[in-house]
Amino acid sequence: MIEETFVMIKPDGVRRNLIGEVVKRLEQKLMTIVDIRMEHLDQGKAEKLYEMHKGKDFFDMLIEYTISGPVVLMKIQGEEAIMNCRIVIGETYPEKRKAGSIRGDFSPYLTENLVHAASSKQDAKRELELFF
Ligand code: 3AN
Repeated sequence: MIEETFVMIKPDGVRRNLIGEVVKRLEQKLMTIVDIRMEHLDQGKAEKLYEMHKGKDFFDMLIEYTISGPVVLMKIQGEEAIMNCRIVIGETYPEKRKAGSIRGDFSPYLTENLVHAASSKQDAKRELELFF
């Protein structure tokens, strides 16, 4: 089934000149970018994106990192796009990441992990409404 989802290249991905690499890997998987823009998120928008983590001990660190530089916001369309974008970006936890995924190939860190992708239908809808 064709779906739409939200993917964001985080500040470290932009700083490390990995925009092209991320876009290439999503497109290789037949995911289509239907909207894209660069933005430096403010605190309010970053907190809305990560509202499910509010109150957790890593929340402030996560927000500080998310607003540390410009990000690339993307609306992606494709076959089972929510699941397939998650496969392309790789696992949340470093020890579970596989080589061949973006996080697996480019980041050893839990927080500075280059890319965000919505993890459910509900999150995809909410995050797309927040940014597009
Ligand atoms: P993902 O980014 O893989 O969807 P989420 O949504 O569970 O993972 O978490 C969002 C971000 O919060 C993660 N990418 C990571 O940077 C950070 N995070 C999640 N869990 C922890 C944790 N236990 N300690 C520190 N940071 C965390």
